Amino acid sequence: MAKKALNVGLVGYGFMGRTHSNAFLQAPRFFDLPYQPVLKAVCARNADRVKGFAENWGYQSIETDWRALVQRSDIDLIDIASPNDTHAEIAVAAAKAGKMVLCEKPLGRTAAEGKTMVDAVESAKSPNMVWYNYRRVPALALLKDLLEEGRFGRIFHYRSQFLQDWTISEDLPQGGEGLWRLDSSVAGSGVTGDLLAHNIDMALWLNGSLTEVAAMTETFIKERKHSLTNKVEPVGIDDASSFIGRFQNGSMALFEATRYARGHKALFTLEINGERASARWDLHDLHRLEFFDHRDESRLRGWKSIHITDGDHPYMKQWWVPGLQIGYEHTFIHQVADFLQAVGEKREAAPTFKEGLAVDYVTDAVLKSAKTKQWETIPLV
Ligand code: SOE
Repeated sequence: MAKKALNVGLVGYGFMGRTHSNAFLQAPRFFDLPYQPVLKAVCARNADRVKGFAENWGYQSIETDWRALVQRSDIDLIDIASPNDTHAEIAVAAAKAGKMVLCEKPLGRTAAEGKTMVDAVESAKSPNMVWYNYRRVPALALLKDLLEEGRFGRIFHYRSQFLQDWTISEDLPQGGEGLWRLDSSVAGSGVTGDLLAHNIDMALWLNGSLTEVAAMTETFIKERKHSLTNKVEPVGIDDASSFIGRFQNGSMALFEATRYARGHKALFTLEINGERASARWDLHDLHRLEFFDHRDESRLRGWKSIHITDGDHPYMKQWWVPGLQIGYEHTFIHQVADFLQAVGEKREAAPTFKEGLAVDYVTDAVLKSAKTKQWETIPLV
């Protein structure tokens, strides 16, 4: 039976524009979905570059002003993959124009921005989702199932890190193409909104709400040339961010994100310790979930290293045969598949904008606590 077309209008053609476009193309090839995404239009300011992107990925048309894209009657869904300072304005306009809205993480540069986005999609009843893609790593989806099955008992500890090293050089400018993540006026914050936000979203999903945090941030390089002004300007982003905290379920939080961990490119790790079981995972070996179950017979008790490629593992039966792996790009493909399935069944698709706002509240509290040197409480969404 012919599937209903769902016309996609993408804003932004950077790294995330590519991951999302690939996901829209691949999801219906591997999953049985109620809609067929159609790459209708891509929008960015540079007409030549956006034309090249459209040709490469098969977009049918281009726009150079997102306002025109949002007003087009042949677009059903606006996907925001442009820098953080554009998220709120585009999302609010897209919801008002009656579109479905997907937004790259973090939702807003601040929770105040995120709140306007939640209000807009909720009052327009627009299906919405934030691209916290790591929730769709099969090993982590399995961990979520194990937690929901109650295998861990009471949770005592949740710890998580995201380590990179790509901004250590003082010669790296801030701002402009590819480097907007270093410009606080565009990005909102540094690693707190860019990396720690992933750790936080994952934690809220797996372990429930955080109630309070005490944080510390550091900006190691205080001035950098700005690509747009060509002047040396103060750096407003945080280069490293750590916090301790408490979850509503009583467990203790220990989090760290940095772009100054020489040798680490994208080491996202997490570990959870419960009364009956523990689990740990890291992105460099994303198929592996390490799991310890204290209820195992004592002679055989130990850490299991589970290779998540079996048909019984989340998402995996749609792919190859047991033992063969998938990668980073598949997390985005799974996210599109889950979104379209949810829209077809008239359900919300997680993480919703509201869940994205919950992360924004935590990142705001982390940045505030680092300034006040006080514990900060987190509002519940
Ligand atoms: C930053 O280097 C970055 O690309 C983030 O922006 C992504 O969200 C993260 O998944 C990988 O690192």
